[in-house]
Amino acid sequence: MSQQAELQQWFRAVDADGSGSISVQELQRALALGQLNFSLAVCAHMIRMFDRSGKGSIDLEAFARLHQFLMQMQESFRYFDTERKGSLSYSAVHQALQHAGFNLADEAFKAMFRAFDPDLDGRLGLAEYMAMTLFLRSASATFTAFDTQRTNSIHLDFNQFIYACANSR
Ligand SMILES: [Ca+2]
Repeated sequence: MSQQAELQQWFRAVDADGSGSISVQELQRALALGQLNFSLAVCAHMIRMFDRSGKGSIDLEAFARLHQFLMQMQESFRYFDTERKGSLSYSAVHQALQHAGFNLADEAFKAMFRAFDPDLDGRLGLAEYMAMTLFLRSASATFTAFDTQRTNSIHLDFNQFIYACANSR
């Protein structure tokens, strides 16, 4: 079976109600079957990131892009999981992000890591790693949208700050 046909078949399986688009709930259930347990909020974030229609659900084309994103995340996770523990240490996550082109200062990285490591065991599982990467990409895209002069610094009023935060989660 071609990759496209496979993706189509999977899309139909995930689209439980046969509506032709994948809702947040449908996505959450499908990912959970693959042992990826995400909150509804994170699933909604994934949908928003790839949904160009603004309908809050994704069609086959957007699903293909989301699928590619998740595969890439999974690949980088496995690559940096050198101890084969199924989770990444603090320094492994730091390396993975540097590899992906994100050079965060220690304090910023520490705060972000902590936010995605609620049990504070100093490690991120695959779902946590994906959620963190999703956040970082959205935050980065939002920042870039405000940083029109490419000065790597932005000035936000309170409303813009709320907009930026809401778009990053
Ligand atoms: Ca559906």
